[in-house]
Amino acid sequence: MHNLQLSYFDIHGGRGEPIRLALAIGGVPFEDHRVKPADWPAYKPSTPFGAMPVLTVDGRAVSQSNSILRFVGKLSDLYPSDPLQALLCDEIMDAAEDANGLLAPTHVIKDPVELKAAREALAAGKLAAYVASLAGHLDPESGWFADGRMTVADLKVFTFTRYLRSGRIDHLPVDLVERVAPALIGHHDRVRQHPGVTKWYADHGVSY
Ligand SMILES: N[C@@H](CCC(=O)N[C@@H](CS)C(=O)NCC(=O)O)C(=O)O
Repeated sequence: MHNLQLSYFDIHGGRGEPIRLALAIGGVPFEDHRVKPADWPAYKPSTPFGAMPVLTVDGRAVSQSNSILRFVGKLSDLYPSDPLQALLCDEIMDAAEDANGLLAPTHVIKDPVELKAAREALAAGKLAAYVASLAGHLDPESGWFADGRMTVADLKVFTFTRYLRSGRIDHLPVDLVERVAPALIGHHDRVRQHPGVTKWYADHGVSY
């Protein structure tokens, strides 16, 4: 068994959250190293690419959220062994990164009018289309993205859906997912009700 430490910000979301969830669901022991915003500037240069999440495996620091997710998915039996199903799982994880990446440029917009316009344009255009496409990739029979069961792809999209519905993204309508991708709401609830996910949030005092 590997010695694992996951370093990420102290938030119930973002790129680190699906990794934490996968490890917890799989019963894989890990140190949940939460970096405070004030400590980040000093910590950043020590990370492989100046960003988190970072998974330190037996003393070796490794980055890139989807690569880490595939690795922990294998450890926790949440990643398909069939090559085609693994491809479908990867496709969704990369698409979720793309969708999240659409918001990235808006995080640095300082002008409130410009920010509002940029977020509203995404909500009416590219982001809405991406979210709808994600929903369209759910297997109607199983309700999951790949392998006929919950995989790390579901954990990644679950975290993204929660972010979009959180109200933490100014000028992004909180009902965007409900309107353009209602299937992702049922998907969110299926993941949220998984016993491993329920336990993780109960243990961390998260009720939503
Ligand atoms: N491609 C990387 C992106 C990592 C990334 O941008 N992480 C953000 C947090 S989710 C970060 O560390 N931001 C702080 C910074 O760049 O200083 C991945 O998928 O892990």
